[in-house]
Amino acid sequence: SVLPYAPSIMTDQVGYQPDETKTAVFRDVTSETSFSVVNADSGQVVYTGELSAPTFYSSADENNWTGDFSAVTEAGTYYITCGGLDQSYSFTIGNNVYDSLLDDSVKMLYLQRCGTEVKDSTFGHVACHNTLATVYHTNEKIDVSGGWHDAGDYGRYVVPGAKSVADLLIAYDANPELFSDSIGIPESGNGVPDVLDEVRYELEWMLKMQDSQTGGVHHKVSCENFPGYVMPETETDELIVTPVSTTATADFCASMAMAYEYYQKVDKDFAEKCLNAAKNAWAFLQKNPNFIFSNPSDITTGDYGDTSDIDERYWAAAQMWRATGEDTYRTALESMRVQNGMDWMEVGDYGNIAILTMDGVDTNSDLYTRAKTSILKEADKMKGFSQSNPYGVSVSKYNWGSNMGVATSGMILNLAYQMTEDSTYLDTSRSNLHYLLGNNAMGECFVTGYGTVSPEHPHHRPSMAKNQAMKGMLVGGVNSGLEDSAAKAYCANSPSAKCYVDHWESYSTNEITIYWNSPLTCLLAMNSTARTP
Ligand code: 9MR
Ligand code: ZN
Repeated sequence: SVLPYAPSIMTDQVGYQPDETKTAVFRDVTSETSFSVVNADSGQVVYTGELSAPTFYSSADENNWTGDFSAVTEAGTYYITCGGLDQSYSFTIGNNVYDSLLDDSVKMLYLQRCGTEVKDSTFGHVACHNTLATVYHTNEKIDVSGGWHDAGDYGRYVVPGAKSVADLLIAYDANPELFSDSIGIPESGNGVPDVLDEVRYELEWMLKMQDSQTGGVHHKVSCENFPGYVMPETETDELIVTPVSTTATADFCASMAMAYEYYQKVDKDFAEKCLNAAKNAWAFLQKNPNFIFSNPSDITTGDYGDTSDIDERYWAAAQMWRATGEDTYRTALESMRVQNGMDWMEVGDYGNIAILTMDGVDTNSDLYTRAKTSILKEADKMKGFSQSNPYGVSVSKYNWGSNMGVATSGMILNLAYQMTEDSTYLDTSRSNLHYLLGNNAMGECFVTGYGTVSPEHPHHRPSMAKNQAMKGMLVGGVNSGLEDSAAKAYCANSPSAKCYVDHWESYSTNEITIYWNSPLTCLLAMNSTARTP
């Protein structure tokens, strides 16, 4: 069946760290008032707790009870029972529960590499998309090989690429020791954490997307249309580079400024190259007002269009200020209103994070306080959303890629915790993670290859071509917009929180992208304790 089982007891299917708040959600309860946590190896009941009073969760059209089992802290594998209900799927409690998931969430990006041979027993392939690309409506051919395939398709787009880079560098910064040099990419063992090697692969491609004359950055490269469900090297149509946009240029500027900072210790020349590219992009932005992209009519691949580039410019100014300390950028930043957002369209909070986590920043400055106020206001809103449903997820509306919003909310909440030490923010950051890993109305772990029930038919061309889901990918998740034929067919009568279908054709609920994986990596990094041997 394409529909998942419908468990009556939902938990994070991967697991919990010992000392955190742990909550299971129940439905279909008849007369029970208590639940038990059972050690899966010994069969012993290790904890019995009381169910909460039921609440009606209208978005899922169900009555829910919750059960707190935070008291269970001993490492082990467990499941939960409640009267005659089917037991929950099993899950682990332990210090290292997320380590392999973290590694695979990064390894997936290696498997998305374009323009190079990829080595893998299932998803390996020869170099793809290596021909010169035509600059749209010109005779000019340029080399823009490299980077990661964006998603289930093989387009490469600067805007979402910059977001992924940012999430991953923030992830590394949040918990450097967690990132190993042995996840199994060609650069493993070179003395540099693999996440930095992997991000560099994308950055090197982004550098090729910058116009050397003007400093402007091309919005994207793809063929005219999406290919069939084939492996990447089979897509051999002409590659087209679309015109420069100011959203791509500003996002590029910001991520190159970040790269300058993070690659100083790894490769100083590369770091300098990134800063120069960022400066050239900035110069282009100063000369060119809002220069908004939308697909030319003959190109039907991903659009990543936008109506405003103010938030992108805000992020660029913040990263440039942080990278150089120069007043030009500070002045530019001060002249803009605070911006928000952490998706591909709205990126202002990346600017706020740059300011708030900047070394030696004056915490009494106006720039700092307004960024902090803004982040805390958002965190409070997200906490409010999470309190309005039993799953503790910070969603008010389920749209395309809702799981990305869940992950980035978790990031904002974690940041709020770091600034305030208010543990309710930390709990909510983690409840968003637990939603992604199984504690949701679908009873589904939304990362392929993890948990008991996870997507087996993601809209992802390599997985479709090999008839096997690549591991470590976060799918878009619940989307009540019903924006593809499978979602329309399977979810027409579903309440909003259950509009998800594990079907190859459901690109609006079951696709994967690099920029949905990257905030998952970051959320895991922010919420994990150090690796223990
Ligand atoms: O993630 C994008 C989502 O926010 C939009 O609503 C949707 C429709 O425009 O497009 C999504 O991005 C897709 C991109 O255009 C092409 N590659 C696959 C992306 C994920 O579905
Ligand atoms: Zn490719």
